[in-house]
Amino acid sequence: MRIDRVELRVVRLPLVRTFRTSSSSKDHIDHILVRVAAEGGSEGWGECASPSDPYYCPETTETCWHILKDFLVPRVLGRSWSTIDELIALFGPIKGNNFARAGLEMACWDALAKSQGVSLASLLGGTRAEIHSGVSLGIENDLGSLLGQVDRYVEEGYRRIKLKIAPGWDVEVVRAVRERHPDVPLQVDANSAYTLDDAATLKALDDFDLLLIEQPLAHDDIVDHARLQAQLRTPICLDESIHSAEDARKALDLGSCRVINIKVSRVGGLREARRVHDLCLSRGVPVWCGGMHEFGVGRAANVAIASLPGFILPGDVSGSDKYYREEVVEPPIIADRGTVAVPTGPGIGHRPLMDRIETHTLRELTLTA
Ligand code: OSB
Ligand code: MG
Repeated sequence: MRIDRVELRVVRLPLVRTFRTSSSSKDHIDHILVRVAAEGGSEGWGECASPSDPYYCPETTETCWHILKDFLVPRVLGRSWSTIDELIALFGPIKGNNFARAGLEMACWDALAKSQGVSLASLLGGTRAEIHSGVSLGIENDLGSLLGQVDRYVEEGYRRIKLKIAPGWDVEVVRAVRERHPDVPLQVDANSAYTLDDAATLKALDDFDLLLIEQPLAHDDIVDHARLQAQLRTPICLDESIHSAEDARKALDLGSCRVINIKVSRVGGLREARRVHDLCLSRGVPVWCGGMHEFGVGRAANVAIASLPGFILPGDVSGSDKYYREEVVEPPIIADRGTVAVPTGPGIGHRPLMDRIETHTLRELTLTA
């Protein structure tokens, strides 16, 4: 395979509802769509799902654009590769910048799968025909609004509910949701809003039969998380702290978590996501697929990776309509009673809608060999 042309586009889609976490608030999402054209006519699509602000991770849409345009794409254009390992070797000494890498790598996986006439899920080793999905609910202005959201998604059949928490929006909120829905699979995500000084608050969450508490402590910590996990019955799940299979191994060895949220972009692509999965599967550690408000391209890649056997917990892979009125791919990604079908067509299995993508494009650049 040889990539001869790469198109980069910043695409902006409005969110149907403002999404607030402990660290940021958003009413639209800017992601970079990556389109690669290979020799022989095969093409592939990828998505850089970095937030536009550096509040979840250090990368932003702008840093992804810079790293893609000035480093990653020039290293790949016109060079031959036949496996994803060979492709990634072309990235060479570039460090970090996982969201940027993931967008280009994803497009190359899609092109490779299409050139072989197989689905991305099967190329990755997926074994499921459908995946179970949950929803992630942001912080609301008042409890009533949150309860309305929870009711709605439970009613739609989603398999579990994740609540964003922050100091002042935690124990009482979780208690209210648990009282109203005694049996719903429930988990919380703090996006690093607490420290060990808040251990009593986090321990109070043990009363609500949560599946897990996601990333309570600092984004770059695995030591304090181990101290905290030793005091909690509820499993800690790491998100922000895990950037690779090596990070996952160290966190598991330390006892910093008992579950891992695998995000394709946070770990730098599908190859590394599969490595984290394989490690966790071999250790009997449950994983689930996290999300970054992906548009249809990145969301389709999430569906594909979540079809691997170790993804035993429902992921943040909801139908596109949970976030967007308009989807950039056809068919849209749909959750039917909390189940998303894994496409069997070539590549990501969803066709990008060029007209719609162009309508929402803020900036565009074509790079050639
Ligand atoms: O921490 O999981 C997170 C969205 C943006 C940044 C971080 C996170 C999230 C979500 C939403 O929780 C997941 C999704 O449905 O895409
Ligand atoms: Mg998270």
